[in-house]
Amino acid sequence: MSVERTQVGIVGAGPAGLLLAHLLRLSGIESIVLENRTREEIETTVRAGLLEQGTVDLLREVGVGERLDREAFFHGGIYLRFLGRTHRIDMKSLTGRGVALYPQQEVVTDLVKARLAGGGEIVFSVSDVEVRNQPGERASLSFRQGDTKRTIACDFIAGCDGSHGVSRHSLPAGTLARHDRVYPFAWFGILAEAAPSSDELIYARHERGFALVTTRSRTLQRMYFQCDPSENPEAWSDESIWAELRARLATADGWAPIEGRITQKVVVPMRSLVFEPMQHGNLFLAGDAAHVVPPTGAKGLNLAVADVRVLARGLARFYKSADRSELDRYSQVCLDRVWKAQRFSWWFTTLMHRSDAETPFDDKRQLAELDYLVRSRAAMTSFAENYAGLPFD
Ligand code: FAS
Ligand code: PHB
Repeated sequence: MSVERTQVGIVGAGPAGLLLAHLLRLSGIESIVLENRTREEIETTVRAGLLEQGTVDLLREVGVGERLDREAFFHGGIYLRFLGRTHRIDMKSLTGRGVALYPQQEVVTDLVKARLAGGGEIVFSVSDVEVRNQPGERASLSFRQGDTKRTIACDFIAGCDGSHGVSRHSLPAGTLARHDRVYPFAWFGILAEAAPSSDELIYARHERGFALVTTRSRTLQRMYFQCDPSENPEAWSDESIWAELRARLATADGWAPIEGRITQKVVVPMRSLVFEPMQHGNLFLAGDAAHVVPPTGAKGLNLAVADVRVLARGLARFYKSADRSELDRYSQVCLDRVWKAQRFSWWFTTLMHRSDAETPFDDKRQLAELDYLVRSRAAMTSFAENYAGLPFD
């Protein structure tokens, strides 16, 4: 069996893997991307929808922002709703930065198109991916493509295969420290065929639990409400879902969501998870392969982008001047940002959700913190800085 060769082997064609391959190509670095699902599957998987300012700027900078600029919603603020009243946090005036609502699967679709248009290889529907990364040996990836077994020798391997991928599991036990927090609640997410209910996102804290109004397009809306992790989405009728959302989003002046046919119901688990370090020999973990955040702060996709930006820079310096110094600092640089995003996501999650473990004291404390947040310019600025995304280093 012949061994093929490339500079960087990338496992996973999610936002992390595809953006890394694109950034490497711009630096003239060869790579191959292995994906165990089909092109159609990765281009239609509904996940994140919110892009930080830095993510938007980077996608534009590297030439994959054209459709985003045409189709995304650009928001300069968000609404916080509690005790039946709505308060706007004007991120743009507080920090000069905003966010964009552009579905993750469209980011993936744009990156796949750019990759294939540039003659780059993505091997879809692979199986039995094996990562070999022994000290002192050349790293390699082997996998099955149909009936053919292929092996690719690589200088470096990027594990961008998400929280259930093989890359992290290829590391010897005890190599990584694991930090995690599981939340006693989940998100019930829907897609509904309707017009947008709001010009910006609404985060509601209600005694019945959290609710979020977000969007995907002018005709498809995304909404979430807090539920039990064991909830069965199929047990809910459309009317019972709308009734729950109406109750949690209600205001003194009679606000109600624009309803429509619900086309998707999903329960998304909530956890905070970090594996350290994010590199081991010539294997570098990026995105959900190294860390998972609860979706409240919308940091998952954006952290994946931030990781590969650092990795691509380190690899470019290595191939340009055989200088590994930036690569050797990869984990430290990424974890600095990861832990700030973990802190913000944990804080925003615990501020906006109800849990049975809470006491009336916690209730009052949550409401006092929300009241302080919407009245203090300092608190709103800190919120806006973290929500719109801390500047890249
Ligand atoms: P991804 O998981 O996106 O990509 C990994 C890729 O690797 C996948 O295409 C997978 O098929 C492939 N792969 C896995 N194992 C492989 C193997 N053995 N061989 C080859 N390929 C392999 N974030 C938000 O901000 N808002 C949300 O609403 C939101 N909703 C989410 C809902 C769900 C169900 C999930 C799981 C995540 C959600 N997230 C959300 C977080 C999400 O956006 C992630 O942070 C983001 O997808 C991370 O991107 P990647 O690290 O590229 O991993
Ligand atoms: C989403 O659009 O899916 C989304 C937006 C903001 C969040 C979480 C999810 O905080």
